[in-house]
Amino acid sequence: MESSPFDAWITNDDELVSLLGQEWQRQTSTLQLIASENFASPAVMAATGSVLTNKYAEGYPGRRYYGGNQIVDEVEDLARRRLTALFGADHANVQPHSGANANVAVYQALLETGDTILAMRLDQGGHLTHGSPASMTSKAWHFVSYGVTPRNDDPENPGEHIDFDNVRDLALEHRPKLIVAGATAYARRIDPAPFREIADEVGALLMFDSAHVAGLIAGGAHPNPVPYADVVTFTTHKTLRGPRGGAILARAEYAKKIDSAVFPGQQGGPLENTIAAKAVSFREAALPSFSTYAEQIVANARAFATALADHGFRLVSGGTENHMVLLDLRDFDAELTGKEAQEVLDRAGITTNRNTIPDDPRSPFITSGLRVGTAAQTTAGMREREFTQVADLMARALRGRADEATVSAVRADVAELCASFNPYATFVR
Ligand code: DSN
Repeated sequence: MESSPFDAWITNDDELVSLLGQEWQRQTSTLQLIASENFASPAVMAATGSVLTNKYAEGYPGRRYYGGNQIVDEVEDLARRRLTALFGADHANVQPHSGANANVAVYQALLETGDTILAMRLDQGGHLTHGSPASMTSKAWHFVSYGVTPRNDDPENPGEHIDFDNVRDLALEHRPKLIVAGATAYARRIDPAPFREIADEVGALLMFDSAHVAGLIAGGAHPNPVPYADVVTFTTHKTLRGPRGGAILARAEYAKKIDSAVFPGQQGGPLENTIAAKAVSFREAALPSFSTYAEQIVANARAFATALADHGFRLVSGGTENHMVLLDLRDFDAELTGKEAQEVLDRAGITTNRNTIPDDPRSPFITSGLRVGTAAQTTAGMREREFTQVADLMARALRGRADEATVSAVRADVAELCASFNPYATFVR
């Protein structure tokens, strides 16, 4: 079996080498359509596996609790400088281990326990840390949730867009101390300006969770929330195409509080190897080629959505303006659940995730929806033509799901398509 070139140093651990080789095969011979995933560059992966993994560095540059951090300080400063320049922000914290940590750190920095936060409900497209009952955030703070407008079968006005009247009414009624903009399963562009207006009207702070669209913002394909929001959080591994991790941008007046909430408030020693990899990705995202990439992600998603709609899938919110398409499966097949679709597509070599859709009658474990994204396969070089083919393959597998031969035939076609689009071949040294 072909193995990943990045595993060359793991020579005496057959079990792990075998597993890494299998995952390399899976990633390069099947379609990666999970909207929150991407293929990081070899440079990002090399930095993640660098000598910096060996260093303890609790604290911040110039103020560490351990010796030997002169170079680590420069690495973290480099990441912070590149990040503030990329988004035009006053201050950056690059230490959050994840987007969830980043969000909780912001709540901790700006609020007292029990304060009210207005955020998007999970089943309407929000994130777990936007106050889901399953998240500790809902126990520490009082969440009020907004959602999307009702579904409408008029293609000119499809509904399922953020309901700004609802946001404003709830803000006026509950007077939140913080409003959270941003989503995890929402295919439309999120304009930060109306959120700022509402926040100003009720005297609230504004946090923009740009986890999914950070790369689209960096590439200029989506509006930058930094001039509008007091704080912006994001993950570095989705459209931004960096290592797995989180980051926070803040106005200067909140910098100290944010830093203290991340460390020592939330975390211990930062992962300086990951921070170095973040620095690599911030440099990559500032290149002109990244803007081309961001535009292509969006164009691919549009073509993908059109082709999926042609196959009878209903597009939640009527289409897409970002990297993802949220499908309501019920119009395609009333019996087909998100869980079954995900499992069938896995067997066909197409990796997706089931997702609740607004007002989903099924549970979050079963769901009526499926979420797909274009960021990863766009990195691999796929364009509108290939995404139209991918929609055909998905429809074929799901329609023929009772017949294993059909699913296997789709898997073979997927492997053939993937053979021409190796994700790592696109990165030039
Ligand atoms: N909500 C996850 C996703 O979008 O896949 C990330 O936290």
